[in-house]
Amino acid sequence: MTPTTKRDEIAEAIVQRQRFLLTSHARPDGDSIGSQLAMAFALDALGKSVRLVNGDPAPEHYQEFPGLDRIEVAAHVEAPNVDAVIVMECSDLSRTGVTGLDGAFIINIDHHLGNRMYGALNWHDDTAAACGELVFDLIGALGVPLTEEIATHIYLAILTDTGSFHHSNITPRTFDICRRCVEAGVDPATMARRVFDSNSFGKLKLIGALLDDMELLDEGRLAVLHLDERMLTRCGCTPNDTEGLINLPLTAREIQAVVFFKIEAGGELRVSMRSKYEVDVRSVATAFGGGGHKNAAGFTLQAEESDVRSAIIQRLVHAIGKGLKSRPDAVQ
Ligand SMILES: [Mn+2]
Repeated sequence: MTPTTKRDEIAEAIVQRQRFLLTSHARPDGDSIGSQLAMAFALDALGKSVRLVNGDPAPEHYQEFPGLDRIEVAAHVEAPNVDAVIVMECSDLSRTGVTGLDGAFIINIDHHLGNRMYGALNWHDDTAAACGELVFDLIGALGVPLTEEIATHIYLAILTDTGSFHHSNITPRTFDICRRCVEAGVDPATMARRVFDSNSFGKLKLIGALLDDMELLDEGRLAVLHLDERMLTRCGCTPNDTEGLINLPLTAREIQAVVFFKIEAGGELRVSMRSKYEVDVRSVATAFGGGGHKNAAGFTLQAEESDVRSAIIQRLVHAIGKGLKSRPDAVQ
């Protein structure tokens, strides 16, 4: 068969090779974990050898999902000695947080805008709601049956990357894939409980502290969250407990965008942003060297929050004004 699409080309490259290393982005989320493990189980089914390496451990509440114990956490891989490295969810190779992979035959599968096409084979589709949608397609092209394990990880990828079906990236294809996953044995209620109702008491305290500290700007349309080491310690939390907290302010009707300032362990400033409808926070992220999607984006700076804060907020207020102009019914 002559491959006609990027997906088919990648499927063929996989069939021809035997040893694989799979990786995804640093600070993995549900889509990176789900895409990676769905792919790993599919490669197992094809009799391939599979090694999984991530720069950071998965958040605690993903640990019970099948195959999580197979993921090695390492910042460097010395001579990977594989036939291909499949990188999922990364707009450039450095996003993996893993060094030593650049010499390998790289297959790049991603849905983030602005992918740098760094692979020997690149499949980039920014219309996919999750990288898991692409992995689902690829697994189908490889002729691997959708087992419950694979379906669980595909569903996890979609459930989390759509913000539990909140975001504007959802298409009929998203529900088609979810339907197939449910038919394969996934229970949506159990998945939602495992992913979203898994807070520790410490995390609940942290939510309280963060929201208590939240600032509202731009007539209540922009929420500013700030997290430092002191708050984490006081609530008995780790940085992993902060996953998903950025979305909380968006549950208030008036709030159109959120910016979350976090001081990372290395002292860098991590700036994450979320928004509703047409408010484009990716444009703000790219102005500071970052990336992401229209409604979810971020960047990291070697800077003090006080030095960059007003420049970031100014751009966000501009993005909110622009977004509301094209979607004036958004605040209802
Ligand atoms: Mn994703």
